[in-house]
Amino acid sequence: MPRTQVGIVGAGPAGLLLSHLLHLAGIDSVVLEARSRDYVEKRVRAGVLEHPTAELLREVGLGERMDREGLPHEGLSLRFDGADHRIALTELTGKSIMVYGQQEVVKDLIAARLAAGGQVLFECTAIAVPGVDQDRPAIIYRDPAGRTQELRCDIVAGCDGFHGVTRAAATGLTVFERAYPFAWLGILARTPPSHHELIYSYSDRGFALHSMRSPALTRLYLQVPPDEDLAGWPDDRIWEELAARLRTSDGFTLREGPVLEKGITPMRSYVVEPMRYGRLFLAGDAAHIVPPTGAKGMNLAVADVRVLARALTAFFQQGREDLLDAYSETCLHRVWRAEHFSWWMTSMLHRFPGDDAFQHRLQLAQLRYTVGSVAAATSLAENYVGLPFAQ
Ligand code: RFL
Ligand code: PHB
Repeated sequence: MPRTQVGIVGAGPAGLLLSHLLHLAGIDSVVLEARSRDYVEKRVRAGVLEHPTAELLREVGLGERMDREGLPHEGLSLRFDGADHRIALTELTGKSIMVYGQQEVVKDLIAARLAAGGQVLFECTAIAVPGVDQDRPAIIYRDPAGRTQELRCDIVAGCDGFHGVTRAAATGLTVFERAYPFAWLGILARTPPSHHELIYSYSDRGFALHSMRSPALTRLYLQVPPDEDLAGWPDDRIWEELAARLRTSDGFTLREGPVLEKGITPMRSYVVEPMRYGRLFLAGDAAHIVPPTGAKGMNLAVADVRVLARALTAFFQQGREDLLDAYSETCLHRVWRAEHFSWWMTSMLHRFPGDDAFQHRLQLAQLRYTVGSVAAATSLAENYVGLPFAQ
C-alpha cells in the first residue's frame, strides 16, 4: 500500500505550494488532484499577488517567471463621481503588488514539483479521509481508471477548495458565513488594458473592475444578480455595460476585443473554526472564502500553507507538536483581517438591492474619505499590499 508523510488533497495554489515547501524541508508528500493537469493550468482565477506572497515565491525559487512576465503595480484607482482617485500603494506603504495570474503560479508550481520528482497525481479524486481522528490517517481516492485506492499518511492536508471533501470529515467545526446579494461576471479579453492600473469602479449601475493579465490581455468584472444566467450576457451586452459603469467625465475609453473566457462567480464570506481536526489540517479555500473585491483568496491560501509547512517541519524533524497545535489560531488572525477587509471593500463598492439614497450617500462619503485622507488611504493600501506574515 502506498504511503507518504503528508497526503495533500488538491493541486491548487495551497496544495502545490505546501508540497513544494515540504520538499525543501526534506518532507515527503503526495498531491491528489481530481482534475487534469491541463484543466488546472488553464483555470482563470485570481490575478493579484500581495507583496509578502511575491516575496515568498522568490525566496523558495519560484519567482523567476513571475519577475519576468508579471506586472508590478504601485497603485490602483477607485473610480467614482466620474473620475479616478488613485491610491498610491507604494508611496503609502513602500510596497507594491504583482499582477500575475493564478494559473501561471499553478503552472510554475507544477513544473517545479515534477522537476524535483514530486508526485502530483492528476485525475485522482479523494472520496474520504478516514482515521484522521486516530493516528492512522489515509486518503481513499478514485484513480484515473476508476479504481478505488488508498494512500496512507501521517498527516492529511485538506487543500481541496471550497467544494472539496476533506472539510466534511471534520466534526464539531463552527461555520461563520455571509452571503452577498450579487455575483461577479468575469471576462478575459484579448485587448490591451485600457489603463495601466486596476480600476475599482462604483457606479449607479453597479460595480465594475478593470484588471489585466499582460500587456495584451484584459480581465474585467461586472456585478450581476446572484443567480444570473450567462446566456443572457452576449459579448455586446457585456461591453456596453462595462463601458457604462467605467464611464468618466473626461472621456475614458474602454478597449474592446475578442472574449476568450467568461464565467460567473458567487460572492461569499465563509470561515470554519478551527482549521484542524485531529491529523487533518485545512488550508486555503477549504477553510475560508472571501469575496474577490479585496484580492485576498489566493494570498490567504499561500499564507496558510507557509504556517503549515513550518509546523510540519518542526513535527517531522523534531517531534514538536506545539506549532501544529497553534496552526489554526495563527492562521485565523490573518484570515479574519482579510475577511474584514474583503467585506469592507465589497460593501463600499457594490450596489445592494433595495438600498436607498441614504445608503448611496454613505458609500460615497466613505469613498471620498478613503481617497481624501492619507490615514484612510494608507489603511486601504497596507491591507491591499498585504500585512506582514506571522513570525
Ligand atoms: P483551489 O484553487 O480551489 O484548489 C483546490 C483544488 O482541489 C481540487 N479538488 C480535489 N482534488 C481531489 N479530490 C477531491 N475530492 C477534490 N475536490 C477539489 C480542485 O480541482 C482544485 O484544483 O483552492 P486553493 O488552493 O485553496 O486556492 C484558493 C484560490 O484558488 C482562491 O482563493 C482564489 O482564486 C480567489 N480569488 C482571488 N484571490 C486572490 O488572492 N486575488 C485575486 O485577485 C482573486 N480573484 C479569485 C479571484 C477567485 C475567483 N473565482 C473564480 C472564485 C477572482 C475570481 C473570479
Ligand atoms: C483579477 O485580476 O482577476 C482580479 C483583480 C483584483 C481583484 C479580483 C480579481 O480584486
